[in-house]
Amino acid sequence: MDRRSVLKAGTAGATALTAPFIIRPSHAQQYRAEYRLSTVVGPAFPWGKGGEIWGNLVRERTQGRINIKMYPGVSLINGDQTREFSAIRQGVIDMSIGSTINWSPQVKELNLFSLPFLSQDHAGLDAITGSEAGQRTIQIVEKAGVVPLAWGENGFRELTNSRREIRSPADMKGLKFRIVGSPIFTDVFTALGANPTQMSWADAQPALASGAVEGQENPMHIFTAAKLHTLAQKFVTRWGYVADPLIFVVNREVWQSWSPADQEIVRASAIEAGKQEIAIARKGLTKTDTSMIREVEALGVKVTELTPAEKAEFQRVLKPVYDKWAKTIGSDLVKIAEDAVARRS
Ligand code: X2X
Repeated sequence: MDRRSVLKAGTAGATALTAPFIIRPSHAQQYRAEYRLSTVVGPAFPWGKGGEIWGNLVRERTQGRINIKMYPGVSLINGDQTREFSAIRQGVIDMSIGSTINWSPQVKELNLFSLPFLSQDHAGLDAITGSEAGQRTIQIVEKAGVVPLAWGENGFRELTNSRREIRSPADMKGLKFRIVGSPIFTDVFTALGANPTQMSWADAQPALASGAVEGQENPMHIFTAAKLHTLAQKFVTRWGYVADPLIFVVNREVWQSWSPADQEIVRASAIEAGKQEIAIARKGLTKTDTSMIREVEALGVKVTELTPAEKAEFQRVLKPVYDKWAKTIGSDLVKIAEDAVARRS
C-alpha cells in the first residue's frame, strides 16, 4: 500500500485510526524485504559469526522491520574483496563488516593497520582504535561515503607455509606467498625476499592446494576454520606483525531510509556484535589462554614463536616499507597511533 492509499484509508476509516497513521514514520513503506550484508568469510569464522550476531540482534530489536541477510565470500561482488568498499558506496552492497586491508586501496589511511609491527599486541591494537587515531580513521571512512558504526577484528596475521620453519627474513627467500590484493603487502613481502602474488581469499585456497603458492598470512582462527593444514600449511610463525580490524558499516542511502529509532538499534547492535566478535576472535590467543595454539599444534603443525631479537630483525628489514607508507597514510595520524601504542597498558 503506498502512502497516499494509507492516508486515504485513514480518512475513510474510523477516526480513531487517524492518529496512528500520522505518527507512523514515512520511512516505513520504503523498508526493503532484505538488506544484504557482505563479509569475506561465514559464521564458521569469528568474522562471519559477528555478522550473524549483528543480524539477529537487529531482527529481534526491530521486530523484523530490518531483515539482514549475510552474503559471505563477498559473493555480491564475485569474491573481489578489494572492490567491496566501492560497492558499498554504490549501493551494490547495503551493509558490510569489512577488513581495513580490503578497503585500504580506496581509503589509504586504513593502511595504518597494515604498518608492520605498529600495533604489537591486542592492547596496542585497542590503544589505536580507542585513540584519536581510531576516531580520525572512522571520520575518514565516513567522509569516503559510508556510515561506520563499530569496530570488530579479524586478528593478528601469522605466517604459514608448506616448506620450512621461518625464523628470519632469510628463511623466506624465494618462497611463494599468497598476499591480499593491497599494495603495502607487496612491498612487505618483497622487502623480506619472498615471492608474493596478490589474489583473493577465494583463489588463495586452490592455489595453496595445488602448490602454486607455498605460503600465506592470516589469523589463526582463519587457519583452523579454513583447515589450512589440509592445504599443506605445516609451519606457522607467530610474528604478530599486523592485525586487521573490521569495521561495521551501512550504505548511506540505506541508512537514511531508516527511522532514527531504527538507526539507533542498528548502531547499538553493531557495537554489541563488534564487542562479542572481538572476544571470539581473541579466544585461545591471549596471554592467559593459548588453547588455540595447542589446537593448531594438535593438527600436526609446527608453531614457532619468535624471540624479541628475531622479531626485531624482521622489523629492521621492514623499516623502509614502514617509513614509505607512513608518508602515504599521513605522518600525523601515524604519530598519534604510535603514541597510543607506547602508552598502552
Ligand atoms: O583475504 C584474506 O586474507 C582475509 C580473509 O583475511 C581478508 O579478507 C583480509
